[in-house]
Amino acid sequence: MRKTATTTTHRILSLLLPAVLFAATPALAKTVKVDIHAIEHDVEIDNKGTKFAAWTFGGTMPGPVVRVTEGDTVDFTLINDPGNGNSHSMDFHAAIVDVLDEFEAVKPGSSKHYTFDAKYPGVFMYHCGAANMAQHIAKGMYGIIIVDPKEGYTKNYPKPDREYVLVQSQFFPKCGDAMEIVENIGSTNSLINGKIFHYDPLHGEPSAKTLESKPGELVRIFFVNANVNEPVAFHPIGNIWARVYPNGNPKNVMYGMQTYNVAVSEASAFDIYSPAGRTTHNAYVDHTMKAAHHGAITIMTNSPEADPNMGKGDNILIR
Ligand SMILES: [Cu+2]
Repeated sequence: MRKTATTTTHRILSLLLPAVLFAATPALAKTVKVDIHAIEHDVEIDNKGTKFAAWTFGGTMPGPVVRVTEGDTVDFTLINDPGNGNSHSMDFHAAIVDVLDEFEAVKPGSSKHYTFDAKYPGVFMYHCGAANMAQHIAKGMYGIIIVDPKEGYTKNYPKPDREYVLVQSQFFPKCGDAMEIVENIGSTNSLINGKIFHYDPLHGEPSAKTLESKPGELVRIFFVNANVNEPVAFHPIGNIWARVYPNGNPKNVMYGMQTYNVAVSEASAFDIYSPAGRTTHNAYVDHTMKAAHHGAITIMTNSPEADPNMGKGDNILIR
């Protein structure tokens, strides 16, 4: 009797198993604690080590990658370090709140705590909104928050082999006169993840690293336009975006795109298959020539020897 019951259970399990394996597993909502320090200090804005007096989230430009799942509650604290000279704030584009309350600026030595629910899946910019906002963004106070869809990966939003974050911004070396930044005066270069030609050994320093994938892999790029004033014509030289997800929401899908125009403050996801069967290079660029010539080129090396850890887990924003 007992044996029969066990056998029956096994049969039921074996019938259910394929369905369980292929069904999307909805994530359980949780509270994610995020503490970020505003830190005013020098950062390097190219691969030569040229210094820039930045204002940052967490000490880096862009700030840390924040990643949660749709439905999660983000329990956030901004700590404005006492050694800083300016008030700062945090504006998460993934939050639905009161701009005058949650997004208020706090003085050095103070902190601001608030919570919000990540209601929409996708990729979103975050930035400082303290006056003058253009200056605080140009100084380096921006980053990305990824809200993974609660239903997980699906046929229309497949699991990628690798993921990379690319945040583009305008570099204003002087950064002193806020109204000049607002009027787009004084920007000399484009930064990708905080550096000029960050991943381009051809135009930048020959020591620069490139992004890496293996031939035939699916790569998902989470791209943020953190420019103060200029849209980005995001284009993969030698390839085609297989899918573009405007705002990174799996429900928004465009297929076979050569170039996608990313508005200021927009973030989107881009799926691309590295050419199969041989080693190749693709260049993800802002096809706006002024931006490409001044730093907005990212080389992707597609090789069987690709670093197995690059573009995986926490290693998606390459410093
Ligand atoms: Cu600020």
